[in-house]
Amino acid sequence: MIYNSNLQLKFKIILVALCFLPIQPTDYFLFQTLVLKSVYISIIDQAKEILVEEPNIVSVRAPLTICGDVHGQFHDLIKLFHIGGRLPDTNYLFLGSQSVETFSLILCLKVRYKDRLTVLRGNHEIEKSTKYMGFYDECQRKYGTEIVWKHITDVFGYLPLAAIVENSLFCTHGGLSPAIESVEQIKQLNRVQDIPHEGAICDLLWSDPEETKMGWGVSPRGAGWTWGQDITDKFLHQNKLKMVVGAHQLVMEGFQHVHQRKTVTIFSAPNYCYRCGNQA
Ligand SMILES: [Mn+2]
Repeated sequence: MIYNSNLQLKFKIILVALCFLPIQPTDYFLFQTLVLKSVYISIIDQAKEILVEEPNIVSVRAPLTICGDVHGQFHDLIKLFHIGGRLPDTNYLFLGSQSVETFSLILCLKVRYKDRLTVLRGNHEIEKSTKYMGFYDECQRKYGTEIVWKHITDVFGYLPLAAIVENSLFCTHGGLSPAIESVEQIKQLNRVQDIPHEGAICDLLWSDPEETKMGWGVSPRGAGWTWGQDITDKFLHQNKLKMVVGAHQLVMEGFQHVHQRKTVTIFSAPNYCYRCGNQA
């Protein structure tokens, strides 16, 4: 990529600031005001070059902080970094649900610490979803043009679909799919595409665990499936894994185990929409 040197300088200043300032909430507030349109686009382009190289399933090592749905709550994301620890001393895994602001910070950190931070694709990170879930409007409001939105939705296509932590935890935004029995099948998928309305990739981003019923069920969301404990047991056994980790659902305590603690849902947007009163 060829960058305007002035832009590159601004970009470097941001990265240097992120590296050397102690991780205080005020630093990231400073960062928030610095993300100009052109800088944001250059961050996206650099992040894309890194993401292109990542496989569909990323292997992640502990120590690690796993973050469920952030739902674009920027100030809560800052708090999360404050509690979770400073990069690069700890690893981070984000399971999706970004806003323009949270994504800018996460991508910037991705560029700086590519092996320390993993960000997966969620059902919000689909071009169609951005139109009706507010992301498109947020881009228009902040930047007054479609350019940033176009770059972001393009980079969404390169986000990995899943992560495996220490060969034990299978992490994805939604959950399991009847089209996927083995982790090997996920590796073969072509993730850089517009997500179809059904099928393996769609399910990974949309499915929900079902606590009481066994087997596959029709999802009330209209995309993905619900799955029961028998499905979890079979998937974990076949792939020699210990737990399925998802986000995607609001759980009041911030995390919730089902399927005899073999599936966990993590939700990291406290007091979601500033009215749900949930923890994270
Ligand atoms: Mn979701």
